[in-house]
Amino acid sequence: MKRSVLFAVVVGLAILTSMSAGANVIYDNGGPNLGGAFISDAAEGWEQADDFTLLPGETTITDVHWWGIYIFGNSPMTDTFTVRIFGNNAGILHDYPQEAPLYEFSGISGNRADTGSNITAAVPSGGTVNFDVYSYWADIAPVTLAANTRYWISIQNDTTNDSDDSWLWATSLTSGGNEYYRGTGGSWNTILSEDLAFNLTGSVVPEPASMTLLGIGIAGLVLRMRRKSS
Ligand SMILES: [Ca+2]
Ligand SMILES: [Ca+2]
Ligand SMILES: [Ca+2]
Repeated sequence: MKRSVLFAVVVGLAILTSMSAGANVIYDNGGPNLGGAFISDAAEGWEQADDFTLLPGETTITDVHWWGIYIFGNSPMTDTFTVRIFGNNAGILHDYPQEAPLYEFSGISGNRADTGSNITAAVPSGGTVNFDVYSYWADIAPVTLAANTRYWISIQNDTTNDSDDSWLWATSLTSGGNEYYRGTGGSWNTILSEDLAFNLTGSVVPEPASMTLLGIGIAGLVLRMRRKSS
């Protein structure tokens, strides 16, 4: 009987460990709407930012997922992304990002995959061209932020090594947004009513309620084992 209880406790601990280690989407700003994209490229001197808030128990970001395109060559080379997280300035009319980031992760080559979808855009030479929409994902050193608090994230590529392309962050399926842009390092002084395609994943701490349920589950398991062994 003692062995059964020990087994049940071990199983319980294994379940707890897998629950706390699971990476879930903790903020979803939507995938690409294939309607447009905004330049966010250090080689061109532009940076885009969009806002997010995190729920209690889901405040540690471990990786970032986003979408974008390359114009006008549509022929990407190795990426060099910088991801920055900013605090919020509460404006009279609109909130906006603080000037200096709280966190900065630079030199990210990350992971890239062609989604098979396109954004169609007019080109300077006339007519329209399809640009491949890529998805990206990258781990960052875990960042723990305050719950229910507005922050801003900027994702900026540097295509200095790619003479026929600039990088643009794809706009999101989420509507009624509030993204900001600025010249690199300058003030966030312009608001556009769009959202940018990204989501954040991180570890989710089980809420007390689900911990209690799990406790009841373990107790039930122990009872069943007692019955079996007796
Ligand atoms: Ca190129
Ligand atoms: Ca370039
Ligand atoms: Ca937004």
